Amino acid sequence: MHSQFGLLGSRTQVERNFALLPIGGIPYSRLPEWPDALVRVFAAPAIGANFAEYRIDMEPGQHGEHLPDGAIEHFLYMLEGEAELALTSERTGPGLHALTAGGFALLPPDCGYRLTARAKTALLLLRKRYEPLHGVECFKPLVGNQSAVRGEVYMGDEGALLQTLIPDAFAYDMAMNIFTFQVGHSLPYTETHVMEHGLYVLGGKGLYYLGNRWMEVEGSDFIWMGPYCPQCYYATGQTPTRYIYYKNVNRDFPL
Ligand code: UGY
Ligand code: MN
Repeated sequence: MHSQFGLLGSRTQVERNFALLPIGGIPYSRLPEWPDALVRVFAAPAIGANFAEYRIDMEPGQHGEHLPDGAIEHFLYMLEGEAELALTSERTGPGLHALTAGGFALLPPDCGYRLTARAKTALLLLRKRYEPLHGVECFKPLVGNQSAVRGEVYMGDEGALLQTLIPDAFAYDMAMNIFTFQVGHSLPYTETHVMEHGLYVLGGKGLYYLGNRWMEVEGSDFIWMGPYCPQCYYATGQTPTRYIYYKNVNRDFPL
């Protein structure tokens, strides 16, 4: 955080293939599809990402509205609050859902929606160009709540649980997972992979290894990890760390 009178330090790091963006360093902006909401842009093509991700804060009655464009899929995750989500889709018909904290929706490119806040609401929005797969029908709208998704023990460590919000099937081209690490637990090894991540820390704190060094992270931090960014996590502090992250999956790479 910044002091009006002291030095203006920052944990922000922006490198060629990763960025650590503590939320306090990101100014608010507006988006046409979310006309009254306060938006903070985390990842966008300008930083090197192949997707866009935002945090959107809304007062009761404020809304977002998206018309289907046949190209872009949307993922919404409710950080806090209550909202009504109305879906319009010629392929799957209309739908109406009440979302509370932990609620999520993955909406295919042929689905439109209107999300209206019924209480003070904060959510994550991720937009990605859907990669169609020949012979496989695109997924249908998927709406749920993380509380109904069981955490699986990750690689034999009972202190590291992984919730997989989106089925691992070829109709989907992205994963959205929540990791919960008990204090003192970590990813089992430093990973390096071609897939990208957009990661938001839901709570707790710890050390993230990005590129070639460890750095402290805490709740409300966002991390973009580009292709081949070496990465690892180690939970510190006194409460478990939870983070939600995006990953592009289930598709080959254009040559
Ligand atoms: O799925 C993953 O790639 C995950 N283990 N990466 C991460 O948490 N940084
Ligand atoms: Mn990873």
